[in-house]
Amino acid sequence: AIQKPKILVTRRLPESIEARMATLFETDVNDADVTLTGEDILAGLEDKDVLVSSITDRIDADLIARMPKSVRLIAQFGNGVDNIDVEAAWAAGVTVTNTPSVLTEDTADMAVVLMLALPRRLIEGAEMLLRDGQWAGWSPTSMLGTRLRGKALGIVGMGRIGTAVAFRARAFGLNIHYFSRNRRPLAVEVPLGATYWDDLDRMIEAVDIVSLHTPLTRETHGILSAERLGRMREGSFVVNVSRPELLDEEALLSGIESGHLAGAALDVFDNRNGINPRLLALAQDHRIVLTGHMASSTLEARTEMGEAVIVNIRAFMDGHQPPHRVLPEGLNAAARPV
Ligand code: 8YV
Repeated sequence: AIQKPKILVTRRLPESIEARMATLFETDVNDADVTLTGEDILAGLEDKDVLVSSITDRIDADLIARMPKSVRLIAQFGNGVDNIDVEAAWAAGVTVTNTPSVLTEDTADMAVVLMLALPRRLIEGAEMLLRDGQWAGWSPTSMLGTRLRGKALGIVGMGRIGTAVAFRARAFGLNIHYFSRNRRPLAVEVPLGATYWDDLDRMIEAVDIVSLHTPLTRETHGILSAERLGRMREGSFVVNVSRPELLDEEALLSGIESGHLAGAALDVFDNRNGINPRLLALAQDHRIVLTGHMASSTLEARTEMGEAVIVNIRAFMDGHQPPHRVLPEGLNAAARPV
């Protein structure tokens, strides 16, 4: 009989995915579902063919160099692969795959939920009602928020998710502006009434909301710098469902504390040493709406992400090009191996 591929899965995945993996592969799941150290991952990879990783795993050059030679594929459960040193994997001849597209719409929904929750005071309103005696009943002047319609939204990174956010935001009456590596075709721009900016500084000065939708790369690290946050309009706010490292969190907090910025709606934040107390204080004060990296957390998206991992593994083990191969930044398509 043909041997089943041996895979290490670093986090628990939806039940149906784990069940399917167990039938197709010789599967070793980290049942504890806590983040594994590099040493744990290396120990778990003994005799394995595939590493199924998630965003919480740090797959750096050192780990890649020390992986058993049997491991030929890192199949990320997720779209972003900033936790993986893709260049080091490439150099070591290890293939990397991800799970794009299936999480686009749900992630875009969450960006819009957050974008609405802040100016419409959703969390504050809900909390007030739940706390004994704090809700005084309806009044014409209580809990006034700010209208979203007619405001300018600046999207940083007009890829799949950024574009899906733009279509939703357009339906809410926002004016769409975007900054991206590549200008999008008129077929995308026209229905959105979108304005393209080739200068991020200028766009930031012209919008009321900045929403981040780029992958985290060397190029985008800190793209919403202290300097750029300083350029944002008085009373404007930031939405981030991408990665914390895209912005200067200290500068963002200072900008909100000083009253220059109205706030932020964040699904991602620096969590390396716990959550910044200043961030929590602003969230308690309802100037920040805070959720914990849950933009793609629907059962449907997480199941489809798992299915995409399976498809990638099967294609690779069958000797085909996996459908969602990730190449190092800057490597052009012509250089792809066949
Ligand atoms: C996941 C994400 O929660 O896909 C991504 O890039 O950030 C989220 O969908 C996470 O990455 C799973 O590894």
